[in-house]
This record gives sequence, structure tokens and C-alpha cells, in this order.
Amino acid sequence: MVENTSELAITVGLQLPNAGLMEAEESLLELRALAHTAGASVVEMVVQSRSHPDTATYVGRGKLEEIKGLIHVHDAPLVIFDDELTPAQLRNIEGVLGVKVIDRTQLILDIFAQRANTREAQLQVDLAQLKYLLPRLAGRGTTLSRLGGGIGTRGPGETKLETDRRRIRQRIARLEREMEGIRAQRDLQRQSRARNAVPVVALVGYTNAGKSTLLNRITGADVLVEDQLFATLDPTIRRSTMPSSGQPILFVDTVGFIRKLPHALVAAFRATLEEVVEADVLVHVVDATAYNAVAQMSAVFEVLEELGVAGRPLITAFNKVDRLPSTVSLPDLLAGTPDSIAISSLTGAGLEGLFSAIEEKLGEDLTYAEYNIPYDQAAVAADMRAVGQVVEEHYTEDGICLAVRLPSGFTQRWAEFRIPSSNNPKP
Ligand SMILES: Nc1nc2c(ncn2[C@@H]2O[C@H](COP(=O)(O)OP(=O)(O)OP(=O)(O)O)[C@@H](O)[C@H]2O)c(=O)[nH]1
Ligand SMILES: [Mg+2]
Repeated sequence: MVENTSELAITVGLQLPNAGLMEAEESLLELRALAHTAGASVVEMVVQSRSHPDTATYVGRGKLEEIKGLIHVHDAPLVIFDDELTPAQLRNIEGVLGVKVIDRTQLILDIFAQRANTREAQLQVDLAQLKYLLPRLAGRGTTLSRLGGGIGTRGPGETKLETDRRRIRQRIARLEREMEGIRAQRDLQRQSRARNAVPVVALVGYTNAGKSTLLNRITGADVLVEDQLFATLDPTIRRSTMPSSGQPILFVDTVGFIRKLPHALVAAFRATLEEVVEADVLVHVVDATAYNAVAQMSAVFEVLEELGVAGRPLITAFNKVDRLPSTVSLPDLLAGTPDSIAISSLTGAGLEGLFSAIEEKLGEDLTYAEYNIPYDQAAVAADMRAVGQVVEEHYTEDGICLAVRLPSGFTQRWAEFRIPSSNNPKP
């Protein structure tokens, strides 16, 4: 859905005191890549060094006049700011510049809108867009007429975003109800997976790190792989088996993260990201060839924290080592990150190492307990034997008595069968 004729755009960012010029430039380069993904062509990148963003206009007034001049020089109809603007900033800047102004959040939302091609993804993006739009409607009577086309105006399944507050609220409520239905459906699927007692490994990481390539490589899946930001929006779950034990295992590929990922989007994608939240182990896929790999890693951790899974067992997989530039020291990367390994999803190098690391992580947090399982639920005992390490097993009048070490994800699941005070770890 990318336009044939790309919109010319000027990007604007700030260099704040606690950030180096490098960081500001990296952020703008990434903004340029995002703009390109959305179908814009960046003709000029403006950076201003400031102690803090101007509350009224983000950059200073003088800078704004300078940008106005650049708009004239390039005949550029679009200006993109590198941070989320407040409703007031957006209004003021549009007033001065007189062209379409969007911020990083809107740009990311726009890319998601272009790429959403399942009902669930569309719902989630719609919801995020409407929530972004709602507080920004006031006083934009004239500029709203521009919601006719181009970047920042696309909504999935809609030709035109609603402009009336009351109707937007109604639509948000309706979408939230519909999301609730999808969430319930996903819950059921997860519960059935849980009953099947298969551990889940989620692939997480920065956009374009190679998560989908890794999933395809491991499971023979057929997920779209592209040298583009946000190729994947919908989670894909595929079954594989541990090469050593034959133990079944599920891999989940999901949406990539990025710096300054809009909160509205994280919130809206909650249903999708539940798959990550429920995972037993996270594999953090890092593009080791990225010039800003370390910054990308911390951006990923920020989102993991927001999802409440920062403490989950995690393996870092430095990917794309088949084409590592000479400037990157792999030993340094590995030494600086606990539980990390080097892989190439493209060539398959290092994948046995990845599997053993996963196996180790899954086994690390085994919790010992004793369970009494009624005979009419013998399937539960079979599941326990499959995922855990049985220490002792005998049959009583009431049922099957199992002393077993289970991965922590499973202890909660079978808590109803646990024999009270049987949690003292056995030597
Ligand atoms: N050289 C090399 N390229 C790789 C490797 N893994 C992935 N790539 C390339 O990196 C690009 C992004 O790969 P994807 O698998 O789509 O990345 P992703 O993490 O799923 O990206 P999003 O879905 O956008 O979050 C593609 O062009 C892949 O071919 C690798 O090990 N080596
Ligand atoms: Mg992907």
C-alpha cells in the first residue's frame, strides 16, 4: 500500500543534554528509515541542541522559522518530529508551518495501519490511532480537512478517520469490546496449549533483528521476512522439538519493538503480546550488525519491562553473525551479556547452541513438589511426566502420587493437585 510517489518530508529532532550527538543522529536516521517505510522521502534532517523541548513548539521559534524556509526550498508538504508532540505543540507548530505535521508516534501508527492485514491487527491499530487522535482534536477544525490522504492519515479498513469526539469514544468502546472477544479466544487457545503441557519460547527483539527468519529456520514456517521495519504484526506460533530429547516445544514470533514505541500501541497490542507474557523462556534476538545494537537492546528491555516480563528467563541471541562488520567485536558482545550466544538465522550457524541454551533455561527453574492426581484425571499425570523430572511415583487409594520437579510455569497450573507442604526442596 506504499504510495508510488513518495511524499517529500523534513524530519526534526532534538539533542538533549543527557544524550550525545550520536544518539540524536541515530534516532533521526531511524526516523528516516521509518519515514521511508511509510512511503516518504526525507530531504532534510534538522537537529536542534536544547536543554529541554520547548513546551509550546518543541524546537525554538527561530528553528521553526528556519524549517519554514526549508519547506519552501524543497517544496516539502510534510514535517515529521522525532518525539510524540503534545496536542498543544502539534497545534502551534502546524499554525506556524502551514503544512502537514506528524510526530514519530503517528508515523509508527501509520506504518502499522498500512501493514495490518488481519482483523486482530487492524482492531489494535485502529484502537491505538483513535486513542492518539482523541486528545488532539480540539482546535484542529481547519487542519482536520487534510485528513484526506497520505502519511499520518491512514486507518485500516477506514477511508477516513472519524473526526467527531463523541463518535470516536463510541468507536473506541466498540473496538475494545471486540478486542475483548479476541482476547478471550486467545485465552482459550493458550489454555489448550497449557493443557498440552508444551513449553513456550517467545522470540522478542528490535524490529528487523531477524526474529521471523529464525522462526522460519527452526520450524520451517513461512512467515514473511523483509528488510523493512515492522514486517510482522501478528504473532505466529509454530511447533518444534528439542533435538536432544524430542520434547515438543512452541516458538512464538511476534511484533518487533523500537525506540520510543508509542504507549498507545503497546497497550493496544497487549492481546498480541500476551503470547510473550505467557512464555516460559524469552529469546532476545539482536541484530549484531546494527551500528546501534546496544541502544536497540535497551529499547527492547524497556518494552519488556512495560509488559512486566523483564525478569523472565532470557537468552540473548546475537544474530546475523554471518555478515558481522569488522567494527563489531563478537567476543565483547558475548562477554558483556550473560546467557548470550551467537547465531545466524540465515545460515543456521549456532542453532544447536541456541537449543541447548533453551533446554538449560527451561530446566533451570524446576520446582520440587508432590502431587496427588485422581485416577479419573490420569492425563494430568501423563503431562507431568512429559514436562517434569519424576523423582518418585506410587499409586494410592486416592490416586497417583507423583513427586516431581516441574518448570515454574507449570507448578501454578497444577496447584490444585499439590499435596500441601510438599514444597520443601528434596536434597
Ligand atoms: N545476513 C543475515 N541476514 C539476516 C539474518 N537474519 C535475518 N536477516 C535479514 O534481516 C532482515 C529482517 O529479517 P526479519 O526476519 O524479517 O526480521 P524481524 O525481526 O522478523 O523483523 P520485524 O518483523 O520487522 O520485527 C531480512 O532482510 C532478513 O533476510 C542473518 O542471520 N544473517
Ligand atoms: Mg518479523
